[in-house]
Amino acid sequence: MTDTNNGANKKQEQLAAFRISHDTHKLTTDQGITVSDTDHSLKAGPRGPALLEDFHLREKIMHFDHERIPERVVHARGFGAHGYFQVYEPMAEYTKAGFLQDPQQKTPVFTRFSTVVGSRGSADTVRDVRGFAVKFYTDEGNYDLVGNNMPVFFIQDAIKFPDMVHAIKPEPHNEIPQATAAHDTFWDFMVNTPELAHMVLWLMSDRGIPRSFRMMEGFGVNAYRFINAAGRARFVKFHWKPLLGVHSLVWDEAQKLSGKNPDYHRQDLWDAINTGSYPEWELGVQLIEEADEFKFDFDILDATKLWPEEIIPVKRVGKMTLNRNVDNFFAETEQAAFCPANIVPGIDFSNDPLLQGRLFSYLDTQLIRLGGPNFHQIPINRPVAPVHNNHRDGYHRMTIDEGISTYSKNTLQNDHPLPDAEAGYTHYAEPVGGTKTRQREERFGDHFGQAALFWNSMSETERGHIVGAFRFEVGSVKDAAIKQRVVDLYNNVTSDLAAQIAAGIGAAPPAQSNTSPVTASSPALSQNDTAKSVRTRKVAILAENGFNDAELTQVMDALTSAGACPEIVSSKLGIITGAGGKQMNAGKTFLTGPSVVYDAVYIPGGVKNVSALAGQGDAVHYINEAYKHCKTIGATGEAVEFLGGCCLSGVSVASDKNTVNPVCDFGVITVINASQTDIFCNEFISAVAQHRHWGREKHICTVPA
Ligand code: HDD
Repeated sequence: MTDTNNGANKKQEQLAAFRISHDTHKLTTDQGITVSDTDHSLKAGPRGPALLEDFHLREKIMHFDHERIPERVVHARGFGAHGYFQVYEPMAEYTKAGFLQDPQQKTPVFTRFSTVVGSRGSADTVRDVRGFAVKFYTDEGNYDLVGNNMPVFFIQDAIKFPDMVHAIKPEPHNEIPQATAAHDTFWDFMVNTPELAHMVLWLMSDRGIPRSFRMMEGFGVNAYRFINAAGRARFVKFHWKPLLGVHSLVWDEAQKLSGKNPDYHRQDLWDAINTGSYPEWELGVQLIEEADEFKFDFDILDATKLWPEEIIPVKRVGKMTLNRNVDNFFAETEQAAFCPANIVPGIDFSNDPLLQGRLFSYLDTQLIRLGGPNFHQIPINRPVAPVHNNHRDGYHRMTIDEGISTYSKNTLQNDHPLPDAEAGYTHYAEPVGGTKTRQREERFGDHFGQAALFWNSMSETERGHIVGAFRFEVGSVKDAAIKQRVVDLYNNVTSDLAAQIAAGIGAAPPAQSNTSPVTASSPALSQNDTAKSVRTRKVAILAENGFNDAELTQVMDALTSAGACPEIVSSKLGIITGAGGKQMNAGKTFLTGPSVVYDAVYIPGGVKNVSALAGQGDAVHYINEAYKHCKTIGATGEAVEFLGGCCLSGVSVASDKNTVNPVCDFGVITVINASQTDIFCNEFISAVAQHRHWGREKHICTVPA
């Protein structure tokens, strides 16, 4: 048994050796010479000229000039955190991977989430696939599970990846638009490459605009193999299931967030970890016996297909906890180099043609991004397992490798370092054969069946969001023929969807109605029945001077003890005073704490408070915006009447002064009678936990039929 903490700390101890604090030190040059003045260059007289011998000036500017490295060609914008992984029970029956055997062992991990398309400075909440890359620093070497938040991929063969990325990135002539698929080249590529149909449906779904990295599923996407000690292999797909459930923003909110807080997702993760609300995901595996490789009506090696969970159940085998933010973004997150080819004994590849291309690409890209072959020696990339080989030299070699032999076999060092035929990694001895060809397997040919499965599995609300997304994205395309072809392509999935897209983008409805032969649905694909929790939900409390002391305090305390994060938002920053003299700190204003950064809004009573809020357009807009985004809204006492005056369409806000029990309508919770505040708190908290109240959308009518 490994000591519980040691396992998790191994990586931190290694990183600690490289950490350097500058807090209490004198300023020096890179050569360690103490600097006397860093504000004035050395000049011949106060008006110059500047002197070339000023080594501090030259070094300072030289270093600055070279501070940028190429951003990742995809997944450039990302955010990472440290944590650990623990398996629930030994997995020896399926795999000999050491880190999947001992429930006591904590394996250190570094996880980086990302968007795909946008450049490094782009916004977090764009509609995009999210990367979900985990580096396990196992005792047997680094294992990287480089996945996404969607279980399928755009294309089937890695050779199409440069085409796909060129098409979705900003257009080459003017570099417009940034971080979005909503432009001609992407949809042109799409209609010419029907294998994208399934993944694009995922992208248009709510999965494309997650509420938080902490509320996303992760998927390894490609098929891998588990190999046990006896050499028996099974196909495996990996899943990450977030304990907070899978939740999304609404599109209007996501767009506004891109401006109001482009760092929304990274801030959310950073804050959650800093406040001790460590995000957790369970690792799930789907297993298929080698003998069953051809048993399914899809090819299990096709990355545009998922393995339906209802047919191949997900076994939850362990848990990842992220519990430590980085000390330095560049040194850790930016320099992290993931690679699906980093695997450990007990895990192997499949012949998935997308995966095979990836195995080359990730190693290769680091050469340009990190400037040479020694990037594995950068602290964040170093394994905790010892490294001994004959690699030497190259840019920025960090280790001082002793000895005179740098080759194998040798006699001068007793033939060390020595391969180990027993413990060393052995590739699964899969029999292969075939004629060289550029063909694609015939069973990869069905591009629409699983797209229909996905559509069938969506709730009415989710379908509405998908249609709205298509109307935005394809509606942004200038070329009318491409728009029409999108409609015609999706008619292969279902005319229901195709007709609704057409109606919003000025295209003709499909010429012929089509119903997919796939009538099955997979409830696991919908976010409808996901886990729901109030924990870490951000609640804005709108208040001005004269608030009802008891109501505000009681609601705030109840939210805090339920694990939510209430914050007072007011017209000005600083202390506000309640009708009974209670002083509270308004940490945000309507400007600095807009409704889009919160999950819910609460307004306490108090005559003066309510009349001050009612007199401010900003406060009324705040409530209406939160309402439009289907967020829980609560009011107590006099604030109920104010809420009634905000004209929230479709909701009856109780204004009857005799109303005793809380009224709950589409997530709008009100109680006038102060003695019922405790019941209000329960209702409000369970409504916040629901995430959103989609029933409202019928009244807000974002997607006209
Ligand atoms: Fe990739 C980065 C995920 C297909 C080539 N990819 C990258 C990252 C993630 C993924 C999460 C960011 C890692 C990080 O945080 O640093 N990629 C995927 C998934 C795929 C996929 C789930 C399909 C199953 N990728 C894919 C293909 C190719 C690449 C087919 C090339 C043939 N991906 C790359 C890359 C990147 C990368 C160019 C850019 C930066 C990097 O690798 O380190 O090599």
